[in-house]
Amino acid sequence: MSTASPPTTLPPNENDLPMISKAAQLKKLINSDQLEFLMEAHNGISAKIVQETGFQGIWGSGLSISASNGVRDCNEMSWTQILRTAEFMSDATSIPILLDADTGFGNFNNVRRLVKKLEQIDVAGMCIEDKLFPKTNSFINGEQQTLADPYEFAGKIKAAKDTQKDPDFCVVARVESLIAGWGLSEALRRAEIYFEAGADAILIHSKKNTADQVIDFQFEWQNRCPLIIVPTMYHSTPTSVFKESQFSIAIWANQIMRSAITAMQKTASLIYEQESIEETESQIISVQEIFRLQDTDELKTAEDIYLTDTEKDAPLKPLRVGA
Ligand code: SPV
Ligand code: MG
Repeated sequence: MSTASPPTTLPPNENDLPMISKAAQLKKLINSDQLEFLMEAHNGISAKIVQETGFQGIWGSGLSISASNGVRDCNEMSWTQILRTAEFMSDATSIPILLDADTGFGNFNNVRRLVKKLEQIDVAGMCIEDKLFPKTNSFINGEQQTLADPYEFAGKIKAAKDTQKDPDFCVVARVESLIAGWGLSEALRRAEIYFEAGADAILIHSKKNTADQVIDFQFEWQNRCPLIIVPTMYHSTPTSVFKESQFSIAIWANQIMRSAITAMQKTASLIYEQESIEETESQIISVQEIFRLQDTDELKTAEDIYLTDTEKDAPLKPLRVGA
């Protein structure tokens, strides 16, 4: 008979108890009257680091998620593979994730199923872009990219809004007209159609190295609905300019992935050249820090509650075949 005392309860895990739902948190960020920031993440641990740093929300970047798996950003990962990554990210955090859902991975019907599955894994919102499947990253031959028919794309937005069960789930419509070399008026025309179809916000993307295009767009758009920007290429524009132009959200879309690659390349080269791990040791985090990020202490607490004294004391036994 077990000598363990009856289980007490574990302390609440902050990831399990959001004060408001993740979707409501994202909606609040999108509608806040000051500039907010989403930081890119691409797996569970990067999502956790983004949250610990203090960011209020995560951009689930298609570029970074595909890069972290060694494939290209042109739908080489299947939508269920993206979903599985997003699930690890969502489980590891209590802040909202806006998932980069590319073109929605198909037509309106694929979008409906996507929204259903995203809500099941507590992803707060998705961003879909008006290109064709399979999409190509906006910074690769942007002007050769074909845009979707705006009304077909609007049907996807409407289908997403009609499918979501949680009224706070956010659907962001990404306008790729400026990327594809069309003018401001085409970008505005499309944004209006997507807003009318129910989009909670418009993401206006630009690959210029100045913010002129997105600022001109905002000037004409007159804040009809929140505007999101991705300043990857106009990185030298001061953030105060984005604030003055009353953008809703700036997405830092790939810097965590890029810094991880910088660090991995540096460490791998050093160890390769030196055939030793000695010099690297002082430059990288300890194994203990990995355990902390994995919340290893929580398991110890749970073992104290749920394992019997006999189990706790038992030395690890090798498994015997057929036992
Ligand atoms: C992403 O992060 O995957 C994006 C932004 O879609 S961009 O790479 O700029 O297209
Ligand atoms: Mg993307």
